Amino acid sequence: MNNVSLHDLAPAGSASLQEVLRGLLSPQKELPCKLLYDTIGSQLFEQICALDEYYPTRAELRIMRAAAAQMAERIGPECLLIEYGSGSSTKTPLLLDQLERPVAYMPIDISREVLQDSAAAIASRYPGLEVLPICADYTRSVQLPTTRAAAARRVAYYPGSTLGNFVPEAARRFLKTIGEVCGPGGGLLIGTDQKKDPLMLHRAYNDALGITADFNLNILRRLNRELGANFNLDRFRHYAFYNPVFARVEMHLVSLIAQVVRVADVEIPFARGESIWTEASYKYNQDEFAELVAGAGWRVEQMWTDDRSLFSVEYLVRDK
Ligand code: AVI
Repeated sequence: MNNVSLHDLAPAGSASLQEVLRGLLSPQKELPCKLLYDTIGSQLFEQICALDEYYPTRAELRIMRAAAAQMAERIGPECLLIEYGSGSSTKTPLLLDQLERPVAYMPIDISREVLQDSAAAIASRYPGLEVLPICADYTRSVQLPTTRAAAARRVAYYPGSTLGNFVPEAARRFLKTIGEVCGPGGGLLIGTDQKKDPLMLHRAYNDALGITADFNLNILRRLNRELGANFNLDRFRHYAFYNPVFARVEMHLVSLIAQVVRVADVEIPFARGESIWTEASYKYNQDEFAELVAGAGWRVEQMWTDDRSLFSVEYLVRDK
């Protein structure tokens, strides 16, 4: 396997007790969705992406296959490509194949093993490309390593509609952070899930094989392992629905009975039917998205969509 050295900026890689307790002691119990992505969770997410019901991955891949050459033209030669939440980097080669002499590729992800494997795969596929993987919680400010050659511009790649997992105000803040990293003249290629028939959304987050349910419940398994919690997974059920008022899919874990769960030494009481909110997945139409990014200093330069307008990929620029 090709050896790429990892820039390790992730604290200990485990769930923070303080953050978890704060969430579980709130009136609406909640857990940060980044906790869904331990090694098992990342593998389950890959399985979700292959499901018939989970349309975003295929729609985005179709867009990338059809328009990557145009995207590369927008980006221009000799860019530094920074991928946020790169995971298994499946869509990246579609872009790298078209880019003109990219200077370096920096995938950033919290899931160390997945990052290492995917960075090694990219490095062996593109032997002339400098690959600098960074293991970090990318929502915090990340100090980028220096590249061997200077880049003409910094371009961030954020596929998969992961921005939708932030509430709009946090999404705006994160877009600003990316803007600071890329600097004036920088670019951002980003995937966005469009508003659509709620039934289609419902199926996408309630698949028949129960992989999404397992992905959601795995967060409790993680708390048991990493924080000595004693959640009984048979006493919670995956519950996901589209909330049209906020245009978001909400994923919850509902307690099937009244029970008390221990996390470290703290007792957390659950009423029957009470839920832990584990993820929000916001959907945007084009105007709403343009307004969101404008609030963070970005301008939509070009937008590509699939033939059913399920998903879109936007190229955003920060004017000098
Ligand atoms: C990573 N993110 C964009 C996915 C989504 O659709 O919000 C995570 C996911 N949750 C359930 N299924 C997929």
